[in-house]
Amino acid sequence: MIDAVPPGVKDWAISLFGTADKAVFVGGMLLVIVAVGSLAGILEQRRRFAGAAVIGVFGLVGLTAVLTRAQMTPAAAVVALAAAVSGALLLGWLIRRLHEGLPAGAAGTAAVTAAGTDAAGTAAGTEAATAQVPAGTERTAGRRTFLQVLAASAGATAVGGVVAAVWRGAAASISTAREKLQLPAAVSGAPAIPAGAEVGLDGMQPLVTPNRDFYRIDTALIVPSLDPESWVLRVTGMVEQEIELNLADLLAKPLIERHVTIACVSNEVGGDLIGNARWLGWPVRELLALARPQSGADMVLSRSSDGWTAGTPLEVLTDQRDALLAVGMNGEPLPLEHGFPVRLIVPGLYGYVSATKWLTELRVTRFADDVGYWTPRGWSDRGPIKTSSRIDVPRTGRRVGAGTVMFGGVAWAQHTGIGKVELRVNRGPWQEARLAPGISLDTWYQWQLGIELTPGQYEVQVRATDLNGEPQVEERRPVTPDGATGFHTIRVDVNP
Ligand SMILES: Nc1nc2c(c(=O)[nH]1)N[C@H]1C(S)=C(S)[C@@H](COP(=O)(O)O)O[C@H]1N2
Ligand SMILES: [Mo]
Repeated sequence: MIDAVPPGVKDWAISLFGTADKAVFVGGMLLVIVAVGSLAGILEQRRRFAGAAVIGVFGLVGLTAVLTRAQMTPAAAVVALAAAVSGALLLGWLIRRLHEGLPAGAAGTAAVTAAGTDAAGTAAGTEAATAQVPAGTERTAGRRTFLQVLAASAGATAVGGVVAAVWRGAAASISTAREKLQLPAAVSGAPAIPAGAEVGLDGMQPLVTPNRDFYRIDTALIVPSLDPESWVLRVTGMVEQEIELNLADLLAKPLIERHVTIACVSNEVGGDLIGNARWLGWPVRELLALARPQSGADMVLSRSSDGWTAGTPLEVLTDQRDALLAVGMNGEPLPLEHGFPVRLIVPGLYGYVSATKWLTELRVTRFADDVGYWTPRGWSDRGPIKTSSRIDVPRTGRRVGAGTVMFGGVAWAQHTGIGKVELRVNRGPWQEARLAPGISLDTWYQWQLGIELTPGQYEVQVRATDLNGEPQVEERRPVTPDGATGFHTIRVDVNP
């Protein structure tokens, strides 16, 4: 569904549900299944095989979805087929039991004639007609069988689900493998966080985002579970030397650790799809240097185990910035939902063109020949992060006391750095905030400013300027195709 719907529908869903989009999607799936099941039941009651046909078609849709997945295994196709066949058989059988319970004539002509077309149905019809048991008792008995079998099959399904979950157990064992994984120390540790980098105003977010609070964006309904023992990264395409690297090889390389703030292109002005972590990894440029890209190549298409791809300019992965094959996040192996065992982290680019999680392949290619996942879905093929800023304190609409009101927030221009941050009240003159030192040019910066405010209602805006003197763009533009622009604007009510 996610792959097939027009981009507008998906964007609308994300803007409506935010990061709850997956839960809403799964809930919607359950509703559709219940609706299709009910429809199949009603149709099968009216006409034999009509409901079974609905289940069959639904099964084919499922089979098609399974067959188009990147990580298709024959077992997955068997599951879809088996579900459709057993569903159709069970439905037919159940509805016949229901009809069996009804005295001839009461089940409706259509049902009886339909039921009469096969041996079991004929037998059932004859039985019902000849037994001449009082109608009420027959009906109750038929219903009882129907309900018992229904309950039994629901129970069997639940038990089957639990057994399958335990059997799959892959995710659980991968968590164990992750916990056991010992990350080596970095040969070049992350630069120390400068004193005063964390402003510490009440209500501000921590300068380094804890893993559990880190935003998560991806197209994976089920978090891919990759076994670190068998994981390999392939470097392919326009290279002199194709390379295969396993995790032990990667962990034996001289790893470095850096703070990098990553952001999602779907982050609205003032939004929270941005986070800052300390990543441990091996510079991608070192790996690409071993593979030796051919002339003419200008893009690296990185692929995850589930087939998702990102197209990153080759130049960005080979220049001196710390683009990493990351294995660690804030001192731990990558959490499963953040790409275990290995992901890409590229300072300065939105995640959709750079931050591939569950990484399995780097294909050196050309923008003219290949596209990343989101590009044909309405997003730009290039995605440098736009300079932006956010007011976190006070929250918009918050009532505060008159006097000096403390404002605080963050600003970012990854890989360029922030030069200054300014606030303005009711579109008045810009006032420069106190900019805290950044950890590096690749991270966000915190800032704060006290402003004297008398009782009343105010509009407050923030604007960041990067270290090249480029101010952030004032014009309000949506997140498509390459990131939102505009000033974060809040309303503050100052009490008398
Ligand atoms: N495999 C895979 N990697 C992916 C994505 C995805 O859908 N699949 N989404 C990307 C996007 S759009 C973003 S913003 C970042 C988010 O990384 P996070 O979930 O660790 O914050 O991951 C990127 N990597
Ligand atoms: Mo994103």
